Amino acid sequence: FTEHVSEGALVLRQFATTQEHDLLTEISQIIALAPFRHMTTPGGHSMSAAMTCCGRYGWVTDARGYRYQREDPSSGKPWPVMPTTFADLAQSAAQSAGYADFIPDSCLINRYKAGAKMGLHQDKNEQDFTQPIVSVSLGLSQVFQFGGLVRGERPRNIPLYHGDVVVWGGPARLRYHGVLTLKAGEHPLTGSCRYNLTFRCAR
Ligand code: MD3
Ligand code: FE
Repeated sequence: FTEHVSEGALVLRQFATTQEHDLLTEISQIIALAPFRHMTTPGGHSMSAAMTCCGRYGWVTDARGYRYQREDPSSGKPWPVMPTTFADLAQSAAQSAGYADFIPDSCLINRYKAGAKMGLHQDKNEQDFTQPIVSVSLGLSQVFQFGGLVRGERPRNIPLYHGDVVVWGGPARLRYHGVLTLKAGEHPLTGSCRYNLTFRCAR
């Protein structure tokens, strides 16, 4: 079932559930090639979410800034190929939200353990803001914060559960967002973690 959380943002509850096993198997294959790591922000802080990527471009942060690049900085090799199951899921979610020509060239995989969070930020390292972002939540639930176009606006709290897919486009594309600290818990498929996949058109 779908929920409109704001103009441009569509939550497709349970949209990924039928593919939960395939998605988690693909994650384990990706992390064998490109392990999770805690990247450093330009300000020198270690991010509490561990990250890796697949697809033609991967999102990275280090002392030089935030950017997309073709190589995994940990190995110097190209990021793992984006699995067809990932690309097909993201495309069909985007299509359901009215974006017929979304072809993601990047998938960022975030892993949250108890205590991990992501502060309010905008996603603006991509070239074309007319392209949406598709996110897929797996494992433990976590409270998502959806703010406005300026940091000062009080965010709405929206819990995201295992299997939920969200399409963020149009006027929602540049809204501030983040996730609150993950509470300790156990999920039958992911154990003590939440995984979030974000599909983007970087270039
Ligand atoms: C709303 N990830 O990786 S996903 C990120 O749960 C990120 O890991 C969060 O924010 C997570 O950049 C949130 C949902 C999301 C992703 C991108 C958005 C919401 C968004 C871009 C614009 C507006
Ligand atoms: Fe984001």
